[in-house]
Amino acid sequence: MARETDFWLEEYYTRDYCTHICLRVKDIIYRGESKYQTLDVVDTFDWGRVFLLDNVVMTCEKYEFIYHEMISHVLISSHPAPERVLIIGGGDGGAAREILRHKEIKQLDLVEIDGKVVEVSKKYLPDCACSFDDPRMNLVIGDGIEFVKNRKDTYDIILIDSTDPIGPALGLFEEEFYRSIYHSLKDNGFFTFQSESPFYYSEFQKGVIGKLRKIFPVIKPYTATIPMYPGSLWTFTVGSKKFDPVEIRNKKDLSSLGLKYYNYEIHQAAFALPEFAKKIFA
Ligand code: AG3
Repeated sequence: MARETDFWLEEYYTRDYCTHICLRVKDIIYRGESKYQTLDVVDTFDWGRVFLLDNVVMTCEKYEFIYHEMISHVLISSHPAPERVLIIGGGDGGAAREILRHKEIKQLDLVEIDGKVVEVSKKYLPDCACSFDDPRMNLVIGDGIEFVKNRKDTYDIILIDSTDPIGPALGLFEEEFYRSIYHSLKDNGFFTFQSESPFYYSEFQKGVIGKLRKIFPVIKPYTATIPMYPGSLWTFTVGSKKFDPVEIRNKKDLSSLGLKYYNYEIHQAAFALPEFAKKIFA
């Protein structure tokens, strides 16, 4: 195929700059910066619009459904009666869109530290940011770590939709934060967080599991295939106060929800780990 432009978007996957992803760019839609990070929206030939924070791919039109469905629907299905959900991060609105597909959800609090992420997503990623006007949605622009500190026994489900564990997101992978999450959950509560790829982040994953073990009696990682992220094999990790998330307790007819990745077979299968990954999460 003939090269139509000389503009390429790169994200480096390793610190030695030896591995990267490279996408041919159609157009630069938005470039800006906030108090916290740089924000870019770039239209690419293959993945559609790509949203980057500090030059790291957060989401893209072609594959966002996989991440957003898998961070959301797994726990909605595991919980016996989910009503109140908290999302920390997730300012693009993709996870909120998925959570609010479920009629039984009465209130969703979304705490995003960077208001500009919400603003840019509403303008340039309308398919993700389509639920901010839902009456059940309570958007808070603020620090998620502070937010959970004084909310005891409040949520059925908490999702941490963060960036990689570098810079401003580091506090979201700390023991103290996980302890606040534990206390903010009701007795049947679950939380999940995006826990990176075992191909690139195994050391981080081992560390984080060690922290969670001190706090949550049940810890279960699960996977999804997400081509827009390093290694494509991505993990989420569940911390639970009581129940095993593999089991489906809130079964319903999913056909009216219009999902493109999640179903109950995927729910079960996602908790199966390859041998090398089992060792990381052991
Ligand atoms: N959360 C970021 C996932 C990490 C991506 N990492 C990477 N590309 N190196 C995505 C937010 C979507 N709502």
